[in-house]
Amino acid sequence: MAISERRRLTFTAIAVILVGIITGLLLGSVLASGAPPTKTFNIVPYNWGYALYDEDWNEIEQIVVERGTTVRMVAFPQSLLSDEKGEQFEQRTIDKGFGEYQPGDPRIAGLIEAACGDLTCASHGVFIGQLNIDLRPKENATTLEEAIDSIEFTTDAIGSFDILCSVSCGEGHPYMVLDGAFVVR
Ligand SMILES: [Cu+2]
Repeated sequence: MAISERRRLTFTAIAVILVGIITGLLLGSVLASGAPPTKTFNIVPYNWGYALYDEDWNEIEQIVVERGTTVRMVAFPQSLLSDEKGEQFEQRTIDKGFGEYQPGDPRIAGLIEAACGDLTCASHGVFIGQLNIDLRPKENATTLEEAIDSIEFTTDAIGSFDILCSVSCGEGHPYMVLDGAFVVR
């Protein structure tokens, strides 16, 4: 083989490798920029129910995401939210009624007190069994960082999942079921 031909082959090989590397880098950056961003949802368990919010704290009825989305779920203890929100949650409890108590029965406020002494002391779980999620925000922590509990995961199963409470939290514990709270489609 002539030296010039060998040199030509070497240049060709180098050119092919370089084109391959550049194509790979370009493709990688296109794929990375096309990847969906993580979606964050905030969940506040209270006595006795759940409030769901998007990442801007707009209340939503359900969490609905496309399959393949990376989801960050953050559970907040109601005790570290504003007094105004606390009063909203207490009113929701009264409006729901529990067991022998009809919605609006003022004695429900007494049930809350009997369960935990005041509105904010009970802690709850955000439990989705099929997805191995069990968040336990801490009501008695002093900072928000200590108090919140979160999980980040990518949705790979299509379905409708209920949120239940995994902590025995008093009179209304059996009613802490949010049907179809998390939907992956
Ligand atoms: Cu509970």
